[in-house]
Amino acid sequence: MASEAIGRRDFLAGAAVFGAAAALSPLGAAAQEAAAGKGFAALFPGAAGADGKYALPALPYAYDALEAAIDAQTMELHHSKHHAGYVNGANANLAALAKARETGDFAQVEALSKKLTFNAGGHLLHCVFWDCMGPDGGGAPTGDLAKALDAEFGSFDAFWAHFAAATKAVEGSGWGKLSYDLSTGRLFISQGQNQNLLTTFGEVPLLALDVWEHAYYLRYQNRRADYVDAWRNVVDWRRVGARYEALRTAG
Ligand code: MN3
Repeated sequence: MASEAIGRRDFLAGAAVFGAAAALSPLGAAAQEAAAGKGFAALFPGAAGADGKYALPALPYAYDALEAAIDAQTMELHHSKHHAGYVNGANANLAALAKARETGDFAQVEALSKKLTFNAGGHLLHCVFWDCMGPDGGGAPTGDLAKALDAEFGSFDAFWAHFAAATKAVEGSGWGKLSYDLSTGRLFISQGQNQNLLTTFGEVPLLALDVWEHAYYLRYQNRRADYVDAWRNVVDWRRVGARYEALRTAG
């Protein structure tokens, strides 16, 4: 109860700051309060603005902070162009669907529904991607996350071997993910195709590695395996552990 109350208070303080720049719409306020009350807002940092629309989060580090694995130019293009494109696309898809409801013209409903999962899926996965990296990354997890990885995979090294193999083997454009299953509370490794496919219901990613070519081609060209191996040096396990705690304790 105490942590929930603190989280809510911190959230409301943050909302007040946002409110100075843009009025909090009833929809945005309700959605953000609901998410903050459950501790879920921290799982997708900065994913939504005060108006309830999807927003491009500011990165908590500089574009050149992850040189141990990713060059600054790739980071800048990836964040300011590719990720921004998914944000704008998802908001445009939602607006077009709202327009369809107003006019009763649902001729594009199938295409818009598909595009919405592609764009919103891409947006949310990138929020996780940025969140689980940092300039002080590397090493291994500690605490409850370490225990959960040992319980599920046998050891951290066994987990990483499985995760790296699955990520390197993603067919075409996609993601390697360590995810939390809301139905069991267990961890599992999944491959994501595109931004939205091969995903189970109840899957919440704790760790997400983008293996679209735009994520690595400038430095690594076709050597995706080298990128995946180097990426281990920038994983911020404290952030991943915090993501796990938010889900584990949500009840
Ligand atoms: Mn990407």
